[in-house]
Amino acid sequence: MDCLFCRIIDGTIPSDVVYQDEYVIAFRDVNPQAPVHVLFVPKVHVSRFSRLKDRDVQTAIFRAVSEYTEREGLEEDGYRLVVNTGAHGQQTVDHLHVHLLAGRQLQWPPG
Ligand code: DGP
Repeated sequence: MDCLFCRIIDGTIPSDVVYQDEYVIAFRDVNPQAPVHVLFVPKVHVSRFSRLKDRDVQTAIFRAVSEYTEREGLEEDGYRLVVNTGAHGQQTVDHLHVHLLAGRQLQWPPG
């Protein structure tokens, strides 16, 4: 299986890593949609949330987001978390990732 994000995790594809712990890596999106656009990715390969059964990893993703948003001072103005899933969600990389978008006024609803 050739997974783009697995190759970022193992370092064979370079990325701008902004956070890392035992379970999670976070790096800047190559095609940012906001001044802050970071992807939080479990180090274990799993395609979507419903297939992620490990509670330590589930918890770690949200802990990572919280630590990062607090560290970067994003809590006051706020941000958005997005998980595109499957075809209707327009998921393009088949390795679970949480988009963090921040740094500008976001609009709602999405397209
Ligand atoms: P999604 O459409 O939700 O599956 O989001 C995939 C995101 O991954 C998309 O916003 C662009 C980003 N992306 C694709 N290839 C690369 C890459 O090689 N490096 C980085 N940093 N991001 C990538």
